Amino acid sequence: MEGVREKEEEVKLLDFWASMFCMRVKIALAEKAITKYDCIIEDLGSDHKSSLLLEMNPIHKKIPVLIHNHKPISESMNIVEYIDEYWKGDTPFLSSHPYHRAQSRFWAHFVDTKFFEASNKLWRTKDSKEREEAKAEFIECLKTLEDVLGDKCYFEGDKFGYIDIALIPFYSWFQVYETCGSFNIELECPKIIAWGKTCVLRHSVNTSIPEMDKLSEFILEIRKQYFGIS
Ligand code: GS8
Repeated sequence: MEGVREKEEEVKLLDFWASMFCMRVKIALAEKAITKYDCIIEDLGSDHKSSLLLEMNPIHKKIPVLIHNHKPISESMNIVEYIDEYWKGDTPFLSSHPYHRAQSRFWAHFVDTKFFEASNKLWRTKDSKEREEAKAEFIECLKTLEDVLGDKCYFEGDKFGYIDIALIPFYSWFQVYETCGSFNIELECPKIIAWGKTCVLRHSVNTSIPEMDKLSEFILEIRKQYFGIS
């Protein structure tokens, strides 16, 4: 039934390989066994945004955008929820319990705000004192997330779910953060690394996130070019 549905549907993703937000969408689609879709690669230089992107996401002009049967959906976790609701299947990303759903959304929002801001500062900040502050914030956020994970296999229990999808793309950036902050994440947060290794065993994840070395090389070059940090 799902297979028949897939053939009748048109799915397109406005994508860029290094974007953690786009990785979320690719993981969610793969989890629902949606494999036949067009990835349209966006050039993110501000003068080069495609007219399709400007038309599909006129408010934020950002990727990812999922275009499903000609209708656009924006904001990565919003897209992940849409995918979860549309291609239901037997393994929903969110719990059926309202409280657990609210908690999952809370922590995904934490990833998108406090954690993302600290991680961004960590690789973009030239001033070494500010970078040290960003590193401390980053580690604090990751330790908070480690507490939420506890001894569970995945964030929401024994099933890969919403918070895992929100956070796992950042795992592919860990080498970038370690290089920029001169520290070892495993020494600080061993359970998060163990969780990351478990997630990467999933086909949906390992086919959707890039190799750490490739990503690291690309981001360190951007860091040099745009932020003058070598
Ligand atoms: C963030 C998307 C985003 O920042 C989401 O989808 O969850 N809250 C949004 N996308 C970036 C690429 S990834 O760094 C983007 O499109 N940037 C282009 C721009 O800022 O002009």
